[in-house]
Amino acid sequence: MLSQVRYAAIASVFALGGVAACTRPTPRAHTVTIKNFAFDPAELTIARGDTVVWSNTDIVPHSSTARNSAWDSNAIGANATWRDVPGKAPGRYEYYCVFHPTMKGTIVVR
Ligand SMILES: [Cu+2]
Repeated sequence: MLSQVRYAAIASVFALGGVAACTRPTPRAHTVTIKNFAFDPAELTIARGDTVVWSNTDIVPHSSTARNSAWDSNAIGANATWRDVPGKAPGRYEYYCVFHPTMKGTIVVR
């Protein structure tokens, strides 16, 4: 009986340790608003695995296209959204709009 209690106590310690060892920040969702032909915020820092939602509030289509081809939304229509998990590896990702190349943004993945 005592050995069973002891076993249960040890098992629960291992279980807690296992949870702690596997704990990672819960992935978050961030929004980049496309408004007046600009990305807002122009630079966004995220953690690996986070989702970014580009929300186009303009009346013309835009895109979110990474310069290194990490992602490409193609056309995001007026009042439409597009989401991706751009943070596959840490780094600094520059992106732009293929329809209006002066529109530029940056995603920094930590
Ligand atoms: Cu655009």
